[in-house]
Amino acid sequence: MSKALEGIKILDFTHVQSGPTCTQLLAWFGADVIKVERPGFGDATRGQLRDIPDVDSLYFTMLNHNKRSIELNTKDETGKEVLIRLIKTCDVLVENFAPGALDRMGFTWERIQELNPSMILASIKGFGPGPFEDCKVYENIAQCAGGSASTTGMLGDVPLVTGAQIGDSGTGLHLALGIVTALFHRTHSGKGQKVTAAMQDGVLNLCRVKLRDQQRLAHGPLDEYSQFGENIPFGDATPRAGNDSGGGQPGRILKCKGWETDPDAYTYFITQAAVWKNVCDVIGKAEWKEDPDWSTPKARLPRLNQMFGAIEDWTMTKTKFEVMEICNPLNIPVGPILSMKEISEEQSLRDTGTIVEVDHPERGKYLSVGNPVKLSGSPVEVLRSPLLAEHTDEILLDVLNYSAKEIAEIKASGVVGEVKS
Ligand code: CAO
Repeated sequence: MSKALEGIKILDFTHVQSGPTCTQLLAWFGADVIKVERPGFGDATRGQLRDIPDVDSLYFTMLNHNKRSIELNTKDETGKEVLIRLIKTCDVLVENFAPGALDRMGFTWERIQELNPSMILASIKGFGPGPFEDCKVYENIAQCAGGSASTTGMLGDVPLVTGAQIGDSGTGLHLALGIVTALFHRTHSGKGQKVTAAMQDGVLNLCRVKLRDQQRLAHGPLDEYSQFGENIPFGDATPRAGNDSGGGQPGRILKCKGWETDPDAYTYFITQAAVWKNVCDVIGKAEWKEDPDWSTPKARLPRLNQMFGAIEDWTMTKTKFEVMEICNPLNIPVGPILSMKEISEEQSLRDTGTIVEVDHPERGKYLSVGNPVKLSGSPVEVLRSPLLAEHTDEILLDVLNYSAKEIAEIKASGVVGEVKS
């Protein structure tokens, strides 16, 4: 079986998290991803949040699988010559530098097009054109500016950021889709194009339903939000909804057996209208099935606290897994709150390659998240991240076709730094 993106060469100028998630996906789909790093230093995440001294951090290793690394000082004239050859050789340049950094290096979009008209330039920035376009942005800033934080958290409490990296990894995913779309377009246009994904836009795209609710507010209260039943008036912006379900089927996080000592002994429980009678039977409230105060979704909306209180009285007598076992055969949508510990030990996730164990020459074995997107004809083998400059020689020789003499000159100029064996 061949890899879906086999033959595609990516000049990977990304760093930290947003860009690397994108190029890692492309590498898993089979592209040859050449990571260009600053000599002696590399991607800043190599040294961040280290758990083992002098060894590439998990932050780096978990975001840079299946890539090759070349050290290159792209601000030096000889380094620029090598970069020009990389641009002429590769299909896609991906970068997530601070706004203007690539231009300052001398590689504007116009210059890149001159060098290689079929090249796709893919960029992540914090913001699109507008008042904030020059700002540097990290994950939580994007979550705040993209509408996620203002709509996350408990009503009356501070805005909350979420642990899911929707600003970084979410935007990396968006960019990857833009890149493969541009690659497809190139098959019939023959031309490259510029692909941009702003983190604010990526977060907002994931918060689409909250903009839906913003507009619904003009027509009255949002009756599926718990505050409706609590008679708390709505303001003029989509409020924080706690753990309410985002859709029209009310849901909540409820305590399960052991919640007093286990911080993750909870279940999510959705009172889907279609299975309401099953819910009543399970929680011992058979009388609610025909009671007009309870029998229709509309009748239940002002009573969500009472309803979930009764359901929780039942879930607290079961473990979160027992809740699953009992409710699933009855088609009641529930889900256990799984800790990272439980997820890392889950055999079925290992069987599908979603959790993988990777061996690294300096750190030994570690767990990572494999490719969450499965292609039946293009299986993924997760390979460890490269050491800094590990592939400098082979990239200069095999990818860029420099002669041995030229390579010696490039090395003598100091732009590629020391190559580790
Ligand atoms: N050789 C020589 N110089 C290099 C180089 C190389 N191989 N690679 C990078 N550089 C230079 C850049 O050209 C830049 O120089 P100038 O400032 O002189 O133009 C410098 O290194 C620093 O790059 P940067 O500004 O991108 O990095 P930073 O650490 O200051 O900022 C970040 C990091 C993430 C805030 C910024 O890159 C950014 O806003 N990126 C866009 C948004 C984004 O992706 N954020 C997600 C980050 S993950 O949470």
